[in-house]
Amino acid sequence: MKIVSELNLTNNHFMKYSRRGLMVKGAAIVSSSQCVKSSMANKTSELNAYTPLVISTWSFGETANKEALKVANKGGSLVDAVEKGINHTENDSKNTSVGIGGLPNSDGIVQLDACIMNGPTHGAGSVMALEEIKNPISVARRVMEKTPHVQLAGSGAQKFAISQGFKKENLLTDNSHKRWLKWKQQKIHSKVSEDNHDTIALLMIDANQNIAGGCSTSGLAFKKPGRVGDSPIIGSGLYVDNEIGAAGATGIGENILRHCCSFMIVEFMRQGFHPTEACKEVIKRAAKIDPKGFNLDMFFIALNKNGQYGGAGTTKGFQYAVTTKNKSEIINAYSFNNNNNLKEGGNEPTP
Ligand code: SD4
Repeated sequence: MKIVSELNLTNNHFMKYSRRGLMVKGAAIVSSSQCVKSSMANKTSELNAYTPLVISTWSFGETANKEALKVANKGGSLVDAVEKGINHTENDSKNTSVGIGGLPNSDGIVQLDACIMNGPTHGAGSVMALEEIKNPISVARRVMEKTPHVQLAGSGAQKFAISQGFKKENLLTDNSHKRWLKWKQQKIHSKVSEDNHDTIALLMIDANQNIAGGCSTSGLAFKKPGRVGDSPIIGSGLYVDNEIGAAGATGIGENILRHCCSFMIVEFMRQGFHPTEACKEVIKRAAKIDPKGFNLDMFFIALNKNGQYGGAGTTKGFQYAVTTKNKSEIINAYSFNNNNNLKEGGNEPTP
């Protein structure tokens, strides 16, 4: 598994993946640490030559990316690819934060959240606090395609899923049950790590520059029953604008929700910010107005219409996976707690 650093990547990556577009346009890459803007020209000739391209949160996203590409290669639609890619993670019972095997709420019940967006139609579907159905992204897709609604919650979402042929099953594995019992005894609040705190957000661009994305999670471990995070909320855990790009999130949903982060990342890309810089700008904006400063535990990925991509997080350790038919990489995202000189925003990052 190849791991690349976001800090090394940003400019090289432009050259490697977007040379054609940038050379042709002579687009400004202002390489100040505060502002790197990218060409947002829409011409197909300037598209990243390596599309279709899939990007997803955390290193475990890599296998989901590969599955998404496989589906696309077999002639599946962009939405098929996003759904099946995310299904791959949802079906992995060893992953304790997505789908079956996800850690339960404080009552010991697994409640899943997911959403999906299809760029060309600007369609969106979402389910939240869904119980006993292991593929919430697929139910979210059905909400998008088969109902006039965008969001279904709780028992209504489950009823709809069953009407669509989904089967109820026990999502609590022996491992997640044991973890819940231990938590109940000790009320352990462990530190953020891939093991207890993550979500799959997956974004994909095809050779026609169409974009789709999805997000799926069991949410914060041992959350209050009924608690819904950012992941199924359009504009917070995920946003796709087919003219501009897409963004997805992982981290503490309460913080991501309060700042409408994915929507704002796309808006920064609309202004011409490179995806990495757009993610960083949102973190800086949030930190500036939030009493918690940079102590927000939020992490983002983004992808623009040209197939350029990036990510950033408040805290060190966030990785994302990028896969094309030619290669697949795990990238260490830019993190603010590596950068103690950051003055912008009025709040110093957490050391
Ligand atoms: C939530 N954002 O429910 C999700 C959980 C997560 O990293 O992404 N954790 O708040």
